[in-house]
Amino acid sequence: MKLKLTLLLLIAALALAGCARASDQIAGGDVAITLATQPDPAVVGDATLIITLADADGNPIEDAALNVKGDMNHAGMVPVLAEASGGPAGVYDLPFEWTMPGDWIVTVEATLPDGSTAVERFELSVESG
Ligand SMILES: [Cu+2]
Repeated sequence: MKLKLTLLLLIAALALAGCARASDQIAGGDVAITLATQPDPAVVGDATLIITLADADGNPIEDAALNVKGDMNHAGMVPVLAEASGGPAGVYDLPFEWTMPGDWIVTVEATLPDGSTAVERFELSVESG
């Protein structure tokens, strides 16, 4: 009798743990991604993108893998790609190049250590050098 009750409690506990894991993954989609540029404002030429990742509580997310794509708002441009990983204190520095002045859309895709992904788009204008 007592063993049966223990088993039931164990099963209930496992079910709760399963729920907690599932909600963690939903929270993983709630990632704050910010983008800053060096130099700022952006000008044509070599640049550094400074991307920060934080969770819903504001804690930095390290060890994510970032894929960054820079597109312009007109057709016929080759996108500019960059990657980063590591991110000590949740800060990821990426060498980048603004190849034309004008309006850019930077798409940041982050793959977090738990395998979930988060995507953010940033629009900014790049001045001629
Ligand atoms: Cu262009």
